[in-house]
Amino acid sequence: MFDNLSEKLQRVFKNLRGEGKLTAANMESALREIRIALLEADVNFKVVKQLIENIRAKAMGEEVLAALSPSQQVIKIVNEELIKILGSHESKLRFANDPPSVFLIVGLQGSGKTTSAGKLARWLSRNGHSPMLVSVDVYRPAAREQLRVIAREVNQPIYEGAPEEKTPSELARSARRESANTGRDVLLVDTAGRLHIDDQLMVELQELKEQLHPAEILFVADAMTGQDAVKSADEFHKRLGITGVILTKMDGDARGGAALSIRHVTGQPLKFVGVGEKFDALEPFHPDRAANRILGMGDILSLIDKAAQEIDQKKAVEMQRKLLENDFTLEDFRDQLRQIRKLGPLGSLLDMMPKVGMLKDLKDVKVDEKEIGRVVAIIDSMTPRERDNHMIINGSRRRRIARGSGTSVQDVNQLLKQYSQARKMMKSLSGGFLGKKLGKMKLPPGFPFGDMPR
Ligand SMILES: Nc1nc2c(ncn2[C@@H]2O[C@H](COP(=O)(O)OP(=O)(O)O)[C@@H](O)[C@H]2O)c(=O)[nH]1
Ligand SMILES: [Mg+2]
Repeated sequence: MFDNLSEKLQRVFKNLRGEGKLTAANMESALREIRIALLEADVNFKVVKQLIENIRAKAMGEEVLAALSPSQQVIKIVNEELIKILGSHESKLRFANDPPSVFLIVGLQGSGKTTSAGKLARWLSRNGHSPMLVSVDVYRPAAREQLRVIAREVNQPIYEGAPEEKTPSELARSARRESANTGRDVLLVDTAGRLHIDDQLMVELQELKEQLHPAEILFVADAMTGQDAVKSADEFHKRLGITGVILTKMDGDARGGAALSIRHVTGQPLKFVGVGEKFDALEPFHPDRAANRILGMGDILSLIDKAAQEIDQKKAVEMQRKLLENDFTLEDFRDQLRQIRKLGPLGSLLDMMPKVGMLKDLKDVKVDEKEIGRVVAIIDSMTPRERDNHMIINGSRRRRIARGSGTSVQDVNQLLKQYSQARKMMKSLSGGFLGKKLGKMKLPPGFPFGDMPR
């Protein structure tokens, strides 16, 4: 969802890489590029203005660390400011002291209210709550039928209403009573939407608010509509007072501008993002993770945290030096693979890697742990001299190694090919901005062989 913005920002950082020092002049040109990148991602212009001012002030201020290179300084500052604009910390749902907590789900037609109500019911039920659903769309029987079907799919109870309950507030109050009587602790109220904000809709929602004292009024916004989503969130907030936003359809080709703007413009936090049509496609929103994704760093920081716990630090530093100097033998390669195995399932490590920029092409590559075992066995069967210099491994040596490790000559050939590719990749990475950044960041020795091409 942030791929485009991400790529553009990486280009800015790359351009700064050649600069020896951060100066007013090179900073201004970087800021100009960052500004354009943000505007092209459809970020609200007020938000862009604020961000650029904050970044400039910080870059020129005292907070600049002499130990970092210009591009690292700017990455650090942009990261901090993005997090700030996105909301600093995760905004959890609020619950009433006295259950059931009522959550009003509001928004324009087609934004994803009914779907999100179902997703939220599922999410709540998996996070220690027992929700009940109700649709108060008295104008469209089809809308209520849609929620009924969804409730069945997510396996959560729905209040269906009695024939004499004709208004939204009658329905909602009965549903609340039913929730209390059946021990449900959250009532999710799916409200009617309109194509445009109109007075009748607002009056109806205000009435629901007065009667139900909802713990949350969640505005559902369609990320694909970009700044329009931000504008209507703002309007709903002014007229109704929302407490949070669910941004849907973030799986589509939304440019991400809405996500970056909504908090600043409305003052209300993004609480969840919808990332697909299925009912498990709802994620709590984490500003820091989103900022990392925007910068194209994946969750590198958490990857490093994880690795740091598992790995001998001294060895890591040494390995890092070797990686950066490209003085990396088959023996080191074997050590790397052993460390990778220590880190546990490779899949989860791969998920944390950046998916854009230089590593983009590798995103579909999978590594199989059994294969690592075989590779380690092959290297074990080599002599120290062979491990030190793979160039001497000719045909007869390959045959001997294959016999010794219980593999085939093809396996040995394949390993040597992978090793050369890995070296080549290392070279381009360590020369690239990512390599420099990682060089300073104590990168885990497993990196980047989790992405080793097969
Ligand atoms: N791809 C995608 N589609 C979504 C998401 N949320 C909702 N939709 C789709 O958007 C359309 C409208 O959703 P609906 O819940 O009926 O909107 P409502 O009119 O606000 O209740 C449906 O086709 C949903 O499947 C999402 O996060 N991702
Ligand atoms: Mg609906």
